[in-house]
Amino acid sequence: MATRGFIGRRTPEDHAARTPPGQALTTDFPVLSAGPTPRIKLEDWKFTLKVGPRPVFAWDWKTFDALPKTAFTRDIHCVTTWSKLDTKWEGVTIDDLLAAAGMEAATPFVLAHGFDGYSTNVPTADLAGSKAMIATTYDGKPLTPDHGGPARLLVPHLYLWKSAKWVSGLQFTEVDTAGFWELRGYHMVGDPWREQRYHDDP
Ligand SMILES: Nc1nc2c(c(=O)[nH]1)N[C@H]1C(S)=C(S)[C@@H](COP(=O)(O)O)O[C@H]1N2
Ligand SMILES: [Mo]
Repeated sequence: MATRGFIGRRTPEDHAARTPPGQALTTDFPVLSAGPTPRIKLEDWKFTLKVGPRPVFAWDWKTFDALPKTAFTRDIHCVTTWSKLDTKWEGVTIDDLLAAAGMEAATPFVLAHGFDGYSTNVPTADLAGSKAMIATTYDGKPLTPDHGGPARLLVPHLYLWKSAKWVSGLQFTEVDTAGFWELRGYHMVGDPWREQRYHDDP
């Protein structure tokens, strides 16, 4: 029985066990964006942490890229019903980011912002404990613009709309504040295992 678990990782049963309700596995990597892909030059890139309206810390690309990086291999799940197993990323965990800023999570909620004007809310608890990162590579290569490069938020255990591409900053908010899709009826948390797709889902 000792080898079963190892072999089991590649069986159809294992794939089924890793596929949340209402999802189907895909091996390609679809691109989903609400608008055109912004092209952000590294010299213009800036990432800002805010508490409410107040900027508290910012990095340019050079200082951000010098932060400690962590590798993630994670399954991802899009609310449009595709899931993709074992995706490989590298980036700065939110824990390491806050440590570098010398701050602790300031409020229970975060609103993530993108250079394209996109926003999405995430409970602060879902960003802590090495569960989320600002990703800068995918599959060993710099993140391509269509998937959010130079850097995107990655919260792999929530539906992928929470993973803001072209991320420009994180804003701590006292009140859970709906972002782009949440204002259009999507869930405030978005846990795929609980099938939290739309606002009124449990
Ligand atoms: N800034 C920004 N981030 C975004 C989006 C967007 O339109 N703008 N789309 C979201 C949605 S709905 C999904 S499903 C994922 C898709 O990520 P992908 O294009 O890398 O598959 O990005 C999310 N992050
Ligand atoms: Mo999406």
